[in-house]
Amino acid sequence: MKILMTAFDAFGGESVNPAAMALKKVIPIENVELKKLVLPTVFGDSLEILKKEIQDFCPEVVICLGQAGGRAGITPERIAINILDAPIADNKGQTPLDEAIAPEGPAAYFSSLPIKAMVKTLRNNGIPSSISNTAGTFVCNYLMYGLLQEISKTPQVRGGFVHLPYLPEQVLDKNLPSMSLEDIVKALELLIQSCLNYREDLVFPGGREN
Ligand code: PCA
Repeated sequence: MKILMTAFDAFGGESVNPAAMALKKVIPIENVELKKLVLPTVFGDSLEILKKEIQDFCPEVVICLGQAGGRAGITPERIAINILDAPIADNKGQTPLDEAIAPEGPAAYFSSLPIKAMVKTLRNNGIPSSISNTAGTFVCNYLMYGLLQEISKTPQVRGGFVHLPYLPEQVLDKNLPSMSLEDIVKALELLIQSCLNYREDLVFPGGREN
């Protein structure tokens, strides 16, 4: 299976991004051809580069990763919304406010990754994880929306976004949660495994698990 995994570079005054740090160390499992790509944290450029890579590499699964500072666990995103509302400047100084990503596009797209199976797999392996119902209104939500719009033309391609916590070195002077690089790398390998194991997401008839 061909899997494209992307991360972002550091932004917002940080000197590292846990997504880029961890992606570098991921070891692809058997039966997976893994392509890694680090994108700039920039509206416009990030999506253009991603779309080009999708055309060139033709992945069956696209998992985009980013930092969500302050979250304690690995959070697969359920939904991307059609809004740009930058709380801080991107890495080119852009701060779009209250604009649609795609003026003619739908209000939102749902992830087509097996998000519940991912959460269950991570928890079974001792890694804190839960589904997130908002990817924010910054570059990560923008990229997720653009990705899902792009692959909506090709239903055999699955994709979505997963946010990651800070690394310990980023919170030394903050009272915020973090996760070790080793655990984040393990989590990324388990996310890939989940896509291999679950063509369809888990459903929990009659009861919630998340
Ligand atoms: N996180 C930001 C953008 C880049 C990243 O890693 C976000 O959540 O939008």
